[in-house]
Amino acid sequence: MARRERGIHEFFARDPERADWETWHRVSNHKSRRGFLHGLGATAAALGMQIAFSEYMPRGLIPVVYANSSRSFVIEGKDGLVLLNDRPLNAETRPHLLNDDITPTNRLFIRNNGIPPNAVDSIRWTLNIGGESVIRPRQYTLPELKKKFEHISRQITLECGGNGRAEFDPPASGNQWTLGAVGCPVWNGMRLRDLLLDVGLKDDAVFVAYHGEDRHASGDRTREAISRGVHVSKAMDPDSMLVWGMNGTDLHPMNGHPLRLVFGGQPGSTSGKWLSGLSIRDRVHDGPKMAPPSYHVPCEPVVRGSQVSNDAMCMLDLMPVKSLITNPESGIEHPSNQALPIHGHAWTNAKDITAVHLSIDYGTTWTKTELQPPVNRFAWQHFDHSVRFPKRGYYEVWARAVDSNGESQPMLVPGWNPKGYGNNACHRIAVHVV
Ligand SMILES: Nc1nc2c(c(=O)[nH]1)N[C@H]1C(S)=C(S)[C@@H](COP(=O)(O)O)O[C@H]1N2
Ligand SMILES: [Mo]
Repeated sequence: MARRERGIHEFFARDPERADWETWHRVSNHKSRRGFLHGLGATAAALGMQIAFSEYMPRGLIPVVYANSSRSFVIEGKDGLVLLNDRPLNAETRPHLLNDDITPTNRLFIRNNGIPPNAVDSIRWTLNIGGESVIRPRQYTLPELKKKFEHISRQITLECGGNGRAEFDPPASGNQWTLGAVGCPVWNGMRLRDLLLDVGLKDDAVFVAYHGEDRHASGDRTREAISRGVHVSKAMDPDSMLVWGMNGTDLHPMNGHPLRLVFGGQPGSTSGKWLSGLSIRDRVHDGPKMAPPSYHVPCEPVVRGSQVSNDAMCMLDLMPVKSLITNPESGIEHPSNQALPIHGHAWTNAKDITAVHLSIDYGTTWTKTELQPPVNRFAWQHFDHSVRFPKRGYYEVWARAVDSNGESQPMLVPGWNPKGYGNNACHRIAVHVV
């Protein structure tokens, strides 16, 4: 009862001084004006009750009863994602919904730092190349890019630097990602390298920074929400991509339609969305969310919960080796007389994953799984194993990957850091054998 009262109250607490519900209104009217929620009828059906005062409900508003709960929410083109925050929009995918070897578009997480652009016109979309260290600054339209450069498609794992943050203790501030801020769709586009060779880089080029068409969450139209990027060597890597599609169709509006970057092995924050500009810098870029503590970790390990000064922080560069059990769903009941097929994925910034092991006895013994090679560099790899349980009871299945650098996953949450980045602790699922 208390919960319902609070929910109803907040539902209609539209403070006109706060721009955010209006923001939502704009975002939800993106392009088609259809809104993300499939109409009021569907919203009411999802809530399981009639919506009072529905005539006042802003189009596309996500009912607050969904916020910070594990309930799914409805967003056009996405299915089964869990909402962490609606302003800005952040949503993750539960592990068992990541079971596909190629992540379907409707299952890729969303991590927005600001307000996405609306009314995107992909025919007139332009990309400006500037900065101190470009030889021939210029502009391309998206159709020009598609016409001029060789097309490539790659399956590349995208993972938010803060994936797993929810496990840090004491808690780290920010979106409380559990396990699902990761995915591995097929990206369609071109080599960033080909474009950089076309404009030419001066010898002093150090960094390739991105600019996106999303705006700061404050609603200030002149402020960028985030502007990061990668070092020139990574930008020139033949597997670094400029992307206009995923899984053979347009990017989802929340995943950067019509143009974005994708860098394998790096925190997701380097892969700029709604890409409209690149600055070739003669220094490490200084855009929003480049300075510590954002995307920085202590240069030396620190005691949990300690204060770390900005000058003792180093940029989060590579994402650590990690694995995820995607079948079965954690918490299932399983008959004791049957083997349980386990499926999952593992990924690394290194050349490849060399082994994934499972344990059903809290790490006392480990069994090697059947592991597939990556379809290309930076694609996650799939592992399978049939597990037999010796008797009835509560079990945990733990997974641990090793990569070609010889690096592996810790059993416990790794080095605490103030912003909660890079948690690659072994994934555990619960199985109740009956
Ligand atoms: N323009 C822009 N690019 C962005 C972001 C953003 O908010 N704005 N978020 C970054 C972060 S932190 C991550 S983890 C990835 C998430 O990509 P996705 O939302 O397509 O999953 O996009 C990155 N690129
Ligand atoms: Mo991120």
